[in-house]
Amino acid sequence: MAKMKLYDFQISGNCYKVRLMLSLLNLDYNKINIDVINGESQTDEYKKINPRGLIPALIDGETIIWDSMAILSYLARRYGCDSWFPQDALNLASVMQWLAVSENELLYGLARARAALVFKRPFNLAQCQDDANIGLMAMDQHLAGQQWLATQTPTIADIACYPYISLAHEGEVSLEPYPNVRRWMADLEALPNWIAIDE
Ligand SMILES: N[C@@H](CCC(=O)N[C@@H](CS)C(=O)NCC(=O)O)C(=O)O
Repeated sequence: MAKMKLYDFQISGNCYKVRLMLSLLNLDYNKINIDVINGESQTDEYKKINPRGLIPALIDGETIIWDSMAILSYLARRYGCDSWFPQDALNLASVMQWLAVSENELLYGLARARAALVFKRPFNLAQCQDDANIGLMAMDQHLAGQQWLATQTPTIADIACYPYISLAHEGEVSLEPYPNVRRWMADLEALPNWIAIDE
């Protein structure tokens, strides 16, 4: 079977989520660079792959999947062991709960604070930083009592939450008040096959 193809942009936190998962699962793939800053995600050709004009997107054989959360779910269930995305009611709900944080406070807060400062996007920086701190505070309280976000082992929720937290400084959001979040990051970074955003 042909290698999977990831439509990717190195500095994108959403693409980094997928590269991390592929690496942790030790999966081989080809990267296709889509320079979103120069509008390459808005071409007619790319919109045949993702009609929303966003990266990441993954092609695996005949299957096309777009959206980082959907791709993480697919990779975990298709290629990972059950624990990456458990299906029993309680653990599934717990994973979904933290995926929701990754798509709300971490996106509208951390990712947009970074976009405002690094990419000069017209977001309200102070509002983004406030939103980010709501999510980080909830995580820090939760992680005081357990090692990983959703279950007793790492799940796609941990992978989805990590990238924009690791880039928090670029949005001038300090992680200093969140010792449990920093401990959790170190635990993730110690996993076999971990990669940084620029690898
Ligand atoms: N929820 C989507 C968000 C994807 C997204 O916003 N991607 C950004 C890069 S991080 C993008 O493609 N932007 C291109 C554009 O806005 O034209 C996901 O997780 O995949």
